[in-house]
Amino acid sequence: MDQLGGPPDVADLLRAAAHACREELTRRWAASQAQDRARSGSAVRRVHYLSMEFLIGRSLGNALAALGLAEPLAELLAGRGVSLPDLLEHEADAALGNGGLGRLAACFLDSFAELGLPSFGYGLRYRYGMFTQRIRDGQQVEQPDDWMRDGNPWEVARPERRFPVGFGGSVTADGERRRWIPAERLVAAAYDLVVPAHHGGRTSTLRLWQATSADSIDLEAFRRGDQAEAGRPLVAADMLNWVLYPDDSTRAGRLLRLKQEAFLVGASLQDIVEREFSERGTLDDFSRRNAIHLNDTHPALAPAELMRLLLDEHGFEWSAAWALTRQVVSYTNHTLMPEALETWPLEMFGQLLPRHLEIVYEINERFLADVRRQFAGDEAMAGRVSLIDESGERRVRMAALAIVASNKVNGVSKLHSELMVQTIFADYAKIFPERFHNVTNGVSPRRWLMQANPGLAAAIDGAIGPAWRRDLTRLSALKRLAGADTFLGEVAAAKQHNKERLARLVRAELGIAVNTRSLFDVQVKRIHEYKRQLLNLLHVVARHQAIVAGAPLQPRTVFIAGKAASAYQQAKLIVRLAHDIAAAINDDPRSSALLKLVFVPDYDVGLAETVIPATDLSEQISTAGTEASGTGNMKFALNGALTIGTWDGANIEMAQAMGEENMFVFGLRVAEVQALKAGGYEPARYLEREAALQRAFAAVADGDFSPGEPERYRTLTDELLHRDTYMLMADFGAYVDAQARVDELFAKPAAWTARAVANVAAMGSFSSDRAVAEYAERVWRPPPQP
Ligand code: 26Q
Repeated sequence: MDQLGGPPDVADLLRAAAHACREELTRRWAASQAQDRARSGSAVRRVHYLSMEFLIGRSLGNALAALGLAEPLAELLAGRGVSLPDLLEHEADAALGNGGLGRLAACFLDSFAELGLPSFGYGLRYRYGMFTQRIRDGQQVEQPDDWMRDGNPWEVARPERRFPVGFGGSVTADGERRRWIPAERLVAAAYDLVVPAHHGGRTSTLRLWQATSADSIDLEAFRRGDQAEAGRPLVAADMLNWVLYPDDSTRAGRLLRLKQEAFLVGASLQDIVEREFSERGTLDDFSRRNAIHLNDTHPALAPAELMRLLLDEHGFEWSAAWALTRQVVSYTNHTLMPEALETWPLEMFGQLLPRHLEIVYEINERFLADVRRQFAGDEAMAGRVSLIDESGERRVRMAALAIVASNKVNGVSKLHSELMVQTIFADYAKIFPERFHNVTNGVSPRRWLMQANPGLAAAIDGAIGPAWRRDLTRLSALKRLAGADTFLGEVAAAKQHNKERLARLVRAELGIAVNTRSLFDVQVKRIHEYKRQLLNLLHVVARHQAIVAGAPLQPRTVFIAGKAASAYQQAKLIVRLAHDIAAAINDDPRSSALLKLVFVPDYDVGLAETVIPATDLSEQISTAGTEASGTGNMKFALNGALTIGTWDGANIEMAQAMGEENMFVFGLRVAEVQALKAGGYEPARYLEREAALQRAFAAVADGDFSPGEPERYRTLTDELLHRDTYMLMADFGAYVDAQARVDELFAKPAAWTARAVANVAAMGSFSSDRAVAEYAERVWRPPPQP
């Protein structure tokens, strides 16, 4: 450490702390692996969770808590004048994911460990994670996220776990078998992250693949003096792990993304099959001992790759291989937006993965033959459900592949799962009615309550004891305490403490002073039109106008944070508008005591851990039918924020769990959205009817917030006026009314806190432990023995 006797360097301290944890983590990991190898074949399957994203965040705080090392380390550091919470803030945030889907995968790993499920997460070891968001002149600028700059003390290289992964080339006949001769060969090398349980000492493993070149150097080219050519294999390998693809709402087929997906799947499936072989010496029990789960369609090549391994490498017959594949694969869908469904140009697919394309064709042929038999009267059915989209440029439909190859397909909230079978997958649900079900998402109570909000956690311990820490459903015992003054006082004090912490951060980072007694109104999530940050902004403008006109409103600070995909122009414009509005209103002496707008840059897991516990009001305001589940909504309520929300995603189940009277529900419901659209929606009409909307809209459209450039927000205001795809105009009035109800309650602090407690008490079933237990029971349970 500080060899020269100077003050310890934070990077050194972090490394030392991580290494202290590593030893014990490795011991627990080895013990768990040994237990899993020795498990009896038919009791539990080993789960393999394939995901292009794992939004892990920081690891030290979690590891210390899991190992019971937080207190001793805090004492040790205090002796050196360092505070543990300050040290934790310095760890890089591992952002190997875009948002909800990636964070869900990270919460699930945490629950795999806690439940002691034999399990592996499989992902890619991206060199650059989700970009860093900087704001220059009010606009988003993306910077590369060099998260491993100081190394990664948590990863364990496993040089012995290496597998070749091929691309391109051709397929030849080899007797009965097919043989793929790839043109390009990479080698996948494993790096493991140990995921510890907080009780019981079990671990899960996140295995991240790193591409390396099979041939480090093209010696022939090197001798010719062509160094660029000689090093090409190395560069090609590096490209693969280069960067996480952003979710940019348009699924332009890019070859590198497909290669990343194929690489993840190729490496993971070989690893899984090899492990079974080394443990059993046969694949006979494979489907009773293994489950493979697809986190959306991104790893949907997995069934094709498994078929290839079984047919071409292990000599299976088609029907046996297919039966096995069908038993092990399952799939979760995370979005209903038809434009977000992943498809790949057939030509690109065939060039990169010629053998997989043959397999996809054969799966399709057999599937469509069944469909034609089952739906003899419906000529068009086969075309609609085919794995190949024949309209226009031919494309492979990844969702079709995932559904046809899976034994179970689920959505992530009740509403989403219902809409899934009524809309995008209606035909498949007719063909395979028993395959579709729902598993509502959940979040890790360890990261999102115990670690992020120690003050509230301690208050809960004091009120109902610590049993809730192992079984979140025990939070329901808090229901009786919504009138207990001491407890309410402790909850309010914890909230105030967290608000002050956030205020310090905002002051230090942005130079903005906020009133910590004002209502903290927060919307943090990816910037997307359907999530309607623009509706939030229109309310801020209307509120400002009302205050200027003399309305005696409650003091409020509105926080917004989130990244816009770099290619998503409308989202970027919303970020800019937030900054322009903040600049116009924050220093307005007529309103600044009552209203501030703060855009907090570079939203990531670490920032979420600070912001969410400090929130009074959680904004969950997507157009009904668009947000598959949401998981931020759960984190906020678990931390005692009240929700203002639409009847969408998991908001609905949350409202039902806590009682609708404990949530500020507003806006059109799905059926009303559909009816309004069907009847010819005219957004401009709402301007005529609602003066407040007219004034707020006009301020943006007339350039009040972009002096000298009145056209700056033209594409936003034109969309609202002429299309309004996400029906902001229709919901604005109801939203403002709901905000007035929020103000009214916030003026009565004890009543507000009692509602906050009612929220926390109802969140017991929104733990990822519950969600994972449901998957284990309904999806990953061993199939019945023949
Ligand atoms: C696909 C192809 C190419 C490039 C990027 C992508 C891509 C990447 C990420 C497509 C989608 C995503 C992410 C989707 C996502 O986060 N969905 C969210 O999943 C959460 C967990 O289930 C839900 O709670 C959210 O409602 C849902 O929006």
